[in-house]
Amino acid sequence: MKLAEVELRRVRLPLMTPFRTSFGVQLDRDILLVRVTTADGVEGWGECVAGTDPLYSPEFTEGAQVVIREHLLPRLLATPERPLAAHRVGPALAAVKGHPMAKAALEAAVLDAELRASGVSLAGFLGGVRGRVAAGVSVGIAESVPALLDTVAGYLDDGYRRVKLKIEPGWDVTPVAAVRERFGDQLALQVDANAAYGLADARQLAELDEFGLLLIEQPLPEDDLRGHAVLARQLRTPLCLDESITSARAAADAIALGACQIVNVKAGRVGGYLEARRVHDVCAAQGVPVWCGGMLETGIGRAANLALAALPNFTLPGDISASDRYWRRDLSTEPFVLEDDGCIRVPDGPGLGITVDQDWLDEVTTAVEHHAP
Ligand code: SMG
Ligand code: MG
Repeated sequence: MKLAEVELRRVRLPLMTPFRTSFGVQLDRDILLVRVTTADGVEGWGECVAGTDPLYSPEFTEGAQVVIREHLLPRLLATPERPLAAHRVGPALAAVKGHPMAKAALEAAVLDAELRASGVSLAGFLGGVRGRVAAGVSVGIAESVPALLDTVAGYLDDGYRRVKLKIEPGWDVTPVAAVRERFGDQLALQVDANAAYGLADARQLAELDEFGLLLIEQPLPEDDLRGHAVLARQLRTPLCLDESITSARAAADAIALGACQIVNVKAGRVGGYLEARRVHDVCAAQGVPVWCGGMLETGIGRAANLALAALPNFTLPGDISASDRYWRRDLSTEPFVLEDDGCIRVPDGPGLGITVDQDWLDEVTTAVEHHAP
């Protein structure tokens, strides 16, 4: 595959409702999209999941754009291996330390173009085994418990199969207890702290044990694997890691240390869908279930996440919700919808299997730049 052009495009999309986590409130997304066009005129798309500010991880949208422009693209466009193949992208960029979200967006765009050119779906390429994926929903920290219960009730009416509550010190046992009491023991329920606790909070977190949660996600800081291992021994609820799992090796280490019993897989966090598949494989080999995390993606990123979630060891519902949980109008021409049983269809067309809504994209674009080899 020969690249003819790479487009970096910034898009601003307001969220349907503000999303509050332990690290901040998000009202909209400032998204960096990568579009590659091959010499044969085939397009490929990648969505960078970095946030506006470096609060979830060190990456942020503006920084990712600079890194791609100044450091990644020059390396990619100079690779001696021609034609360029998606599996060469990671190695070509490996000399640049960090910036997994920027790297992932670039690799995703090349992979999409490659698969579209060969008529293979991303799910088929990755080794997906299911055509539909159970949808979960991530619910932000609310103003009050009644407001939270209303929000959860709305999502359960929509048909979501699993609910994740964002928690932080001061917003944990009370909201979890209220959701359990109102919606019953059958509700598949889990929580995510985004690293807001310390090991000294072990007793507080252990109070969550009585609510039969599927898991507690990333209670401690990203680099505290030992702390998670110590905490895991004090809890009955399984621990799941998100921010800490930055590669397949990190996943293997975390499992070996007993720092988690479940893994959240996000391609952006680990540098791309190929590394995400390796995370899946490492976990599968260790009998550790995984699920697909979300970064408030548009239909472009979500199409890829659905393909990833089709792999066999994605046995828990992911943070993959329908388009209308995030956007008034998504960037794909066909919105992702919940089917009657709370599942979302995995696209089966070539590459991402979606069509980008160019009119809408142009309307919400704030900046565009083009690069050629
Ligand atoms: O995409 O539905 C989604 C959001 C899922 O909660 C979600 N993601 O830590 O797992 C996480 C958060 C990170 C993004 S918060 C802006
Ligand atoms: Mg998380």
